[in-house]
Amino acid sequence: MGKRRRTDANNPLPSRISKFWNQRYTLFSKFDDGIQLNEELWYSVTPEEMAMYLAKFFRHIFPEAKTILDICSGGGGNTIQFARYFPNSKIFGIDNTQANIDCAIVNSAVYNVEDRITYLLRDWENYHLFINELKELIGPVDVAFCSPPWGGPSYLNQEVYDSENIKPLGLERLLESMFQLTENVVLFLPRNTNKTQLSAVTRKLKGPSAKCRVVEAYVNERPKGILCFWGKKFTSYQPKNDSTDEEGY
Ligand code: MGP
Repeated sequence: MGKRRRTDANNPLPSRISKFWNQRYTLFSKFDDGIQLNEELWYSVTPEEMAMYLAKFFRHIFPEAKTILDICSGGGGNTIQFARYFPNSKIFGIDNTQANIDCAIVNSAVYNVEDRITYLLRDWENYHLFINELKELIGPVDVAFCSPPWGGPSYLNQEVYDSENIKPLGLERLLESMFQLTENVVLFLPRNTNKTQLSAVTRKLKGPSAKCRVVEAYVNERPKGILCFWGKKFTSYQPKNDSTDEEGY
């Protein structure tokens, strides 16, 4: 008799992304309160614990931040946590797909932060067409974050991921565009990202002694990706090993 695969009869997702159904509460602890995701968002949204860690870390480094921008806000996984941890700041989410923004708005309401976030439909690939208008609209940006599309789940088929494959722009142009807004830039990239390429692009754009801080992100003891930080406050930050550090960083 052949082996039968156990299937979860309540799993509504197509088989190519079905594993994410079991991760639904890791992605959003309030999943049952009306979270909405489309196929792209199921496999690319940032798990809640990680998004919370990042937002708390931003607050730790930039307690006075007034404006945080999330480029490629997707289903709102990161944007929602920025709004939760910076209740008095302006939080902007940009995405090139109305369907993603619709999900993000619904998901923000699940976490009661919909009034604190402005979602904008823009294609960052054409950022040069609207960046001046954006600067006028949102004013100075304290931190710009982007968790961009990595080109789908096949990113793991490559031993070393070429960051020029990230969408909507390759690494160099994406960073260049974000540095036009602020020196404090954070990207979430695949765990197999080419670190040599990361250093080379950093030096090319910011000078021979420029640094990028790379932190491996684990959720439930599984590696999810790397967080890459640019900007002096991020790169010069010294984590404390004693318990005097309020947030435990
Ligand atoms: P994964 O592809 O499921 O990795 O992505 P793996 O190792 O199979 O995971 P496992 O824990 O099931 O073993 C893991 C996480 O990476 C996702 O939950 C997303 O948070 C993030 N991620 C994956 N992709 C394909 C993307 C992407 O294209 N863009 C962004 N920003 N994040 C992604």
